[in-house]
Amino acid sequence: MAASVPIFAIIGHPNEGKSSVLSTLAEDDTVRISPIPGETTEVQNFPVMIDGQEIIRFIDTPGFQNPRQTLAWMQDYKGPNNQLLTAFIAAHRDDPDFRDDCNLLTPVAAGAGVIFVVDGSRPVRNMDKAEMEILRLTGAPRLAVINSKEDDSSYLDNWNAEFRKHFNAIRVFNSSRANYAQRIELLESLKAIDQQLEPLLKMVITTYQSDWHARNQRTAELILELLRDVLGYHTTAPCDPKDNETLSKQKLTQHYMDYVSRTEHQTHKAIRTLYKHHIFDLELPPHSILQEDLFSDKTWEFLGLTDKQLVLAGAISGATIGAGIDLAAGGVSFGVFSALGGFLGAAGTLFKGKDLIDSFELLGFKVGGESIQVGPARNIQLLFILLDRCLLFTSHVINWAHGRRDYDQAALLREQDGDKKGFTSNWSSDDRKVCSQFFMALQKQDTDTLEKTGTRLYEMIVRQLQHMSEE
Ligand SMILES: Nc1nc2c(ncn2[C@@H]2O[C@H](COP(=O)(O)OP(=O)(O)OP(=O)(O)O)[C@@H](O)[C@H]2O)c(=O)[nH]1
Ligand SMILES: [Mg+2]
Repeated sequence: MAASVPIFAIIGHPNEGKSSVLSTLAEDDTVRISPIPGETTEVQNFPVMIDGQEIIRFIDTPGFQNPRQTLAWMQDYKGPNNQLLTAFIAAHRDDPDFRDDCNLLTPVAAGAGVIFVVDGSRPVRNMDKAEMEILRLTGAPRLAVINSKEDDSSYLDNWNAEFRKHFNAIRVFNSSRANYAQRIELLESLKAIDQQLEPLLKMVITTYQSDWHARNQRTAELILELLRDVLGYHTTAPCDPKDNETLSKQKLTQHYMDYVSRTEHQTHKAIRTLYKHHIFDLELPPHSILQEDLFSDKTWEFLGLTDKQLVLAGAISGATIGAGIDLAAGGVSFGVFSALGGFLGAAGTLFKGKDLIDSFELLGFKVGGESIQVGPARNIQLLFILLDRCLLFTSHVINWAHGRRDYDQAALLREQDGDKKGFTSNWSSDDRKVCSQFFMALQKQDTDTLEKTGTRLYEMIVRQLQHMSEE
């Protein structure tokens, strides 16, 4: 291979999912994909760039147009083997019946490796055998990829048997579902198809891995920034003498909630961009708790920790819960308050809940003289909810393959369970204690503790993200 980066052409029959495989592998959502065969008409390069450097290149190609005649020509060819492709292209360049065949073989003639894509959920046909034989005759290093569009696996043995005759390696790779770990596995398989490629591909894999780790670290930073911004946020407004106090509180609370939602949204967007999703809107599954508003009852019911978990984290030992329940009567719809109601019920039996209710207010309201203040938040649940929503969002983002353009029903069912609980409800009580300490430090503006617990929380988030990526 002449170029300094490994180059692979993605080749196959029309509509088998070549462009989808490429899109997922290269994490590029600009790749054109369509249910109508013949979508890709030109050869197109998709370099994978990391830190401004091209590290590997994938080439999208049109599907075979005339494989049987192409094969027949190649079988009759009498010239030197290493001239086969150039001779074929020279002989058919101007023939519209072989336009796609010439185009797709051009990168192979130039030295690209081959990734042959088939839909493994259908039987092997003679046409496929012809295509595989053409690729074998080219002598190019080649990997067969089974990208099954349906869940039917009854033809897989059949495909594997054919593939063993024609390819150096075989890999199952689902363009709609493959995640980070499976992308790495596919790159590992590419190593096996040609010894010469091995050192280069080793470097590619290391670069992919360190880039992924860097993205996880950056995501953890973004989440931590969000927590600091939101949980430390407070704003004041003059008490308008024309309004009654409740109305002023409502207005300010609305302002506060808008701020929190907006800031959260910006963080999610930044995370999404980090994982290279920009052109197409990745869809959140309809059942996802992320479809719910941050402040809805359901969000807090689903993602809120249990009372016991909070108590174990030591969360109630400080200024973490409060009243403000009167506000709920004012017509502002705060799921938080009703969630809190249930929470206080339980906490009240553990601690003299009434004292807590009287001493603190949920969002840290202060009414003094002619101004009122809302924030910093006094309920640690907000920390866990923001954190879990970011983690859930990230898990959707990293599991949304770039080649996936909509949800299929089967995938929906598989994903259903994942959203029922937040990630932090599985964290150890020590880890939750760190969250609690971080929260307290924010409240007290204790910079030393904030720094220390912030670093620990950051490490916990990175660990969670790494774990999520390797599943
Ligand atoms: N459910 C499902 N659909 C897939 C999968 N891979 C591809 N498809 C769908 O199959 C259709 C064809 O996919 P493409 O990637 O455009 O296929 P192609 O081989 O590039 O097609 P041409 O460019 O026309 O040769 C699209 O509607 C894809 O969404 C898959 O793994 N699962
Ligand atoms: Mg295509």
